[in-house]
Amino acid sequence: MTNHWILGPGSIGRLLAHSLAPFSEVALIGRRELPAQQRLTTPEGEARVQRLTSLTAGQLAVDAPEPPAFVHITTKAMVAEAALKSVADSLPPTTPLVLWQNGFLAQPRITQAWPGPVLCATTTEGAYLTGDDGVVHAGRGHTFVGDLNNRHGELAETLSQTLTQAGLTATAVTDIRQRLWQKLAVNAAINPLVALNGVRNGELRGEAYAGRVVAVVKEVAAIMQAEGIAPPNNGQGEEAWLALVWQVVENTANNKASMLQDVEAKRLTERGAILGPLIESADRYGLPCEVLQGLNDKLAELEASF
Ligand code: KPL
Repeated sequence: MTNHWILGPGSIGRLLAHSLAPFSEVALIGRRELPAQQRLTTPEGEARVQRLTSLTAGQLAVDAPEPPAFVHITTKAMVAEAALKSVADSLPPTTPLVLWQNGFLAQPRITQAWPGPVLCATTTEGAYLTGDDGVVHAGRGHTFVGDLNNRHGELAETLSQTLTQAGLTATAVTDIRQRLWQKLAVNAAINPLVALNGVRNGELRGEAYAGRVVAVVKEVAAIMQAEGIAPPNNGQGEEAWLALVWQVVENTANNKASMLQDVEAKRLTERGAILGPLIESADRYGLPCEVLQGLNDKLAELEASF
């Protein structure tokens, strides 16, 4: 049986664990142990209870299970490297990693530093936690898997088949870098504005915010062009990016974006992984980014008050 370790038992981590457990050995690794009985509520509203192995990194160091075929890192972007470090001594350095983070911060750094294969996954599966023993699979989505240097196509294919068999439809791709930046572009246009203003995604369509969305997208579109990221849906420049952003706003109108949830819970946000690479890229190419920098500064100020 293939053995998967999942570092970071948040919503995607637990969804992954529930989905893989009937076919593979799974260990959920976090800062604290979770109850062994875990409940998954399917998108159809069916409840399924399963026993899932949950371990801390400390327990793993003392009593490591079989070396895993894959280590999935499902933490927030800014703690992905620390999470990997906490288990690295218990792992053969050739172990394949799968990075599930938003943004484009952890992926290039870990790809460069880890000796073994590093796959990146980007998913539209929707899930949220309902306490220490429950996760709701709110909506089915699609997962794309690939590696930044296109050296591990076969491994990406194997993992995609495993995920698909487990009920999380996945496709191996050769353009994961493009896809990660595309998602980052959409997140940059939505997340900081809703988080700073305490509104649901759909409210961005209103007069109070729409102009600010356009201003963010203007900067983002120029950065994407400099980075060689093609506009979405075979469209042209800023207009194509804006159309995608409005489409996501429409589709997620009732959502509280992840960054808003972080701010409400007084947790650090993923601004460093979403706005950080954009601002860094703008600086590198000499492009304007006052709007993005302003959002980043306001979020930093807010985080400092937590
Ligand atoms: O991915 C999202 C998030 O919440 O992080 C968006 C697209 C903004 C939907 O809420």
